[in-house]
Amino acid sequence: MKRGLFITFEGPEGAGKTTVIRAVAEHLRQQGYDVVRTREPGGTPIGDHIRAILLAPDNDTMHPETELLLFSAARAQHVRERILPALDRGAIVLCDRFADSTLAYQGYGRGLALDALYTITEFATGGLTPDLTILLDIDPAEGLARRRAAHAQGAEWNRIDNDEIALHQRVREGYLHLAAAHPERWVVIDASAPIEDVVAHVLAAIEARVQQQNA
Ligand code: T5A
Repeated sequence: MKRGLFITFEGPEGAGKTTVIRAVAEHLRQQGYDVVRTREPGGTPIGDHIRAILLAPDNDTMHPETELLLFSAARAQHVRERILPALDRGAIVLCDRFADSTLAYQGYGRGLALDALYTITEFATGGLTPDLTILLDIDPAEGLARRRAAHAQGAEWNRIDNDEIALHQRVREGYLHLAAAHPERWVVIDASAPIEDVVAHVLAAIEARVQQQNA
C-alpha cells in the first residue's frame, strides 16, 4: 500500500461505532495491517481537553457557533498531529466521527448554514477527505435507548445525548442525505442488526476499498 487509508465512521448516538471499530481494528491487525484507532472530538491531548469542554453536561449554555468552532479546533489539531502522520506511514486510520459529524449535527441538527460549515471544515482539515465513510444507520430512539442502557452500566452521558429527540432525527436525515449525495465515498449499513452482522458488513466494505486502492 503506497499511502494509508482514511476510514471514518458516522451515525447517530448509540449506533455502535465504538464497538464496531474495536472489532474491525482487531480483525485488520490480525491480517497484518498497521491500524490506528482514533476518535473525534479528541484523538490528541489538546483535542481531549476540548472534548471535555464540548461534552460536559453543565455547559448547557454553549451556543451552536461556539460548539462548531470547538469541534473544528479539535479537528485541526487531530488531522495534523495524528491522522496525517499515520496516513503518511501507510496505516489504516479508523476514525470514530470526522467532519461529516459537523455537517450532520451543527448543520442539519442545529441549523447552522451549510456553506459556512463547508468553509470552516475545509480550513480545519486542510482539505483532507476520508477514502471511505461508513454510516451506521439507526433510528435515534433505538440508539439513545442503547446509550441509556450503557449509561446505567457506567458509560458516560454527555451534553448532546441530552438534546431533544427531534435534533437527533434531523441528524439522521442529514447523514442519509450526505450519503446519497456521495455514494462513491459512503456505505450505509443497518446498525440495528446483530453486532456480528454489522461488523461483517463493515469488513466487506473495507476489503472492497482496500482492493480498489491496490488495483
Ligand atoms: N459531535 C461530534 C458533533 O456534534 N459534531 C462533531 O463535529 C463531532 C465530531 C460525541 C458527540 O459529539 C457530537 C456527536 C456526539 O453527540 P461521543 O460520546 O463520542 O460524543 O458519542 P458517540 O460518538 O455518539 O458515541 P456513542 O457511545 O454514543 O455511540 P457509539 O460509539 O456509536 O456506540 P457504542 O459502540 O458505544 O454502543 C452503544 C451501546 O450499544 C451497544 C453497545 O454494546 C453499547 O452498549 N451496541 C449494540 N447493541 C445491540 N446491537 C448492536 N448492533 C449494537 N452495537 C452496539
